[in-house]
Amino acid sequence: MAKVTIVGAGNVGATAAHIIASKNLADVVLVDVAEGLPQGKALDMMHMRSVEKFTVNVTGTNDYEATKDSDVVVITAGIARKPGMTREDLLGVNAGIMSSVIDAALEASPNAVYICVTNPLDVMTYLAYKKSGLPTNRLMGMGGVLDSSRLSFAVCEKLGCMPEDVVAWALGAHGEGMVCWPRFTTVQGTPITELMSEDDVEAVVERTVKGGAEVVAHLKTGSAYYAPGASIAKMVEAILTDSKEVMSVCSYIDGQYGIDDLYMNIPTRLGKNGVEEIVEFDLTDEELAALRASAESVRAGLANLPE
Ligand code: PYR
Repeated sequence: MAKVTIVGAGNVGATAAHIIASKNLADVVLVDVAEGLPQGKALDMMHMRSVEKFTVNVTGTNDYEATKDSDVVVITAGIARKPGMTREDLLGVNAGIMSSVIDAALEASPNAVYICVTNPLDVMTYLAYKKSGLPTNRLMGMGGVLDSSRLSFAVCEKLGCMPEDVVAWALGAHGEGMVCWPRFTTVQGTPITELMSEDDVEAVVERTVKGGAEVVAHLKTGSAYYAPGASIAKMVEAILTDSKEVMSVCSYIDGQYGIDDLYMNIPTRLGKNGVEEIVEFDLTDEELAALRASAESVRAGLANLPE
């Protein structure tokens, strides 16, 4: 049985653990510094096994020893934003957490594929890359699957269509600089640019970019976790089943789309080796310029990383 470690037993980590277990994808180890939190949530999930009919084990621990030799490690540790905050406001605190977590996780699981989730996502993933020295195929971030799912939702709301008929692409920064590709966002194969007015496309994109903040404004005490948890599980499934599916993943960009040395959401083929390929769409000059501007917004965040 495959083994997945989830670092951080907060709402995002625990939701991802629940979905991975429910799909019987892998044994899950939840690790957290808070004593009792991962143990309690893991036991609660085990109490659910006979109801949901899964057979994998979920365990909780404060010790990385139990995470040893994981196939996939997901890092969700860090603080979440509150109303009025951007993801970038979390940088100072979360950079310290990410630095210590990546060292400990890597010592226990040197051969795993790593998925960073901690915000600000693109900057934290780059930090993990620099700290860990991991090959870029084995280190990625989760942001684009979530953003694309929010775009799909906004399209369904606007057109009254079904999620299974929608292919949606949200890319670039997992933050205010996010970009959507309406020309490649389709309902039963037809681009949304042919199904709604320019104003409606703009509204749908706006709803996507602000989707995370919309949830934070409702919750007041923290940020989204159901959709982030499901998005993590989707990526883990693609890796463990070697599905070779292409999705929006925060991957290392090394010249593709004319962008260099940066982690940002980009169409990525996932499989057993982690990132199998960065897929280059045929973009117009305008789309390319928007993606590069998004890259610059990530680069501005990198400049704020503590030495
Ligand atoms: C989001 O909801 O978009 C987060 O980044 C947690």
